[in-house]
Amino acid sequence: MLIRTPFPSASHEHEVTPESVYLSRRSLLAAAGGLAALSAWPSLAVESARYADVEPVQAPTWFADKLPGIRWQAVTAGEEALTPFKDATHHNNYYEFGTSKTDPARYADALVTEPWSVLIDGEVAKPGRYALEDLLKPFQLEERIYRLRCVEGWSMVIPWLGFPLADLLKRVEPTGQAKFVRFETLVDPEHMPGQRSGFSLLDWPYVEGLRLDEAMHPLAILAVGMYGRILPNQNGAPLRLVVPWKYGFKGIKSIVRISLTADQPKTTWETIAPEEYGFYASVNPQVDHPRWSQAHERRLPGGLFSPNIIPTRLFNGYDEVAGLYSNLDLRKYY
Ligand SMILES: Nc1nc2c(c(=O)[nH]1)N[C@H]1C(S)=C(S)[C@@H](COP(=O)(O)O)O[C@H]1N2
Ligand SMILES: [Mo]
Repeated sequence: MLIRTPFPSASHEHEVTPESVYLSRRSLLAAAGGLAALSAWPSLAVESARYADVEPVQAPTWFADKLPGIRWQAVTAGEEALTPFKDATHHNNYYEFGTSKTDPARYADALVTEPWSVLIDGEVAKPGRYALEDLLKPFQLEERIYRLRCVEGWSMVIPWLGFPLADLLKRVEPTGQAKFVRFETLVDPEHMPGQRSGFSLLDWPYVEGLRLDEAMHPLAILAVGMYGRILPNQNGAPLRLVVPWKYGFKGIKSIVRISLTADQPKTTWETIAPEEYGFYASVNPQVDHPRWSQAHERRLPGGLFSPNIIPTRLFNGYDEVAGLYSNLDLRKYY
């Protein structure tokens, strides 16, 4: 099976992709040929050949079926280099698997992502428990290359595969009472060692939330893949939120429940330390964390002799969301 890849604009792609990960059309075809031996698995996510440093993996049919229709480079990060796949998958925050940056890569293989369903409830006309493949059926995937800025002061540039959260919300028809969206991560202590720890700082499940108009903004997506392949477990498989103008902790992983609510949800980090982590959590270089400045960030991967410190931008550079906050004091609602 030969893979035809839509290249909307090769030069455009070249701008955002460093030489090391950019794969020319020719080597893409060569790589696809090399995979022919594995074609007994029709669902092999061969599109990962798009990224030279990414091992192709087997993917379920619901994902593989979407590959031919993907809109590549639907949003890019301009001149900024992609974070290598290796770094994006070995420097993670996913406390369900432990608090060190390397714990998720080490332990998240145990996460069982099939079968998966998502409960959608609260202020919606069409509540229900949706099998992941049914939930995804109506949507085409698109590639969104976004900056990810963690509140801790590091950042990456990640090519996600996903679809607008707004498209899902419209389908379940929020009622007039719906003002917020609340998200929950899976609770599964048997497979999530961080949830077993008696010393755990967090209450499970991990909860995040958005105001409804934020959730409806076209930049907010639900991701099921990255780097041309299905989402690795440590990055929040099979379904995670990506809100690129907010600090990374808003991007809740492995979502099992989405509730539309009238009241602002109590979110995990805000509950633990409200002075340090607000509900809004928009990236803002002028509002420091009580224990450190947010004016700069360390763009990964940095070397020992080149820490790669760059200025942080308001809304992480996504100025188009400013209108959502025109009536909000960003110092108070941090
Ligand atoms: N369920 C859950 N989601 C989570 C976290 C977590 O610990 N648990 N960490 C958050 C934080 S602090 C960040 S910075 C991002 C990191 O995403 P990445 O590991 O894919 O880079 O995930 C967010 N989503
Ligand atoms: Mo974070």
